[in-house]
Amino acid sequence: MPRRALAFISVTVLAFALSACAPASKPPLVPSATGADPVVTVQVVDNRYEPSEVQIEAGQAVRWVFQGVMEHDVVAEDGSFVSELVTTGEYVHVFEEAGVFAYDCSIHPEMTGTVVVR
Ligand SMILES: [Cu+2]
Repeated sequence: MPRRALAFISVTVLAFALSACAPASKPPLVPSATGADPVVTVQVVDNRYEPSEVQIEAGQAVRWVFQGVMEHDVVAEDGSFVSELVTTGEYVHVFEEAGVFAYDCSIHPEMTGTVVVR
């Protein structure tokens, strides 16, 4: 097989592999809460949330601190909190109601976390 054909196939396979990882549709961004005083901090590293589960009381806030070399975000399954894709900075969300809120990273599906609000 000619080298050019091989290169074309490689690029095609790579493009497919990358598109397979891309989020189908990310919900609209929810701005980081200002003036909140978070009671817990979740470190966002490559490629996990540390800790992956936190428990708070209704009305309290969670802070995510982005520390990865790669970009990550925080996307609630129900769209109630959605951060930008970043490598640094932080994101804060106030949880007004009790419940179990699952979230993940839009480009790394293996990164999952849960906020339990009592
Ligand atoms: Cu990620």
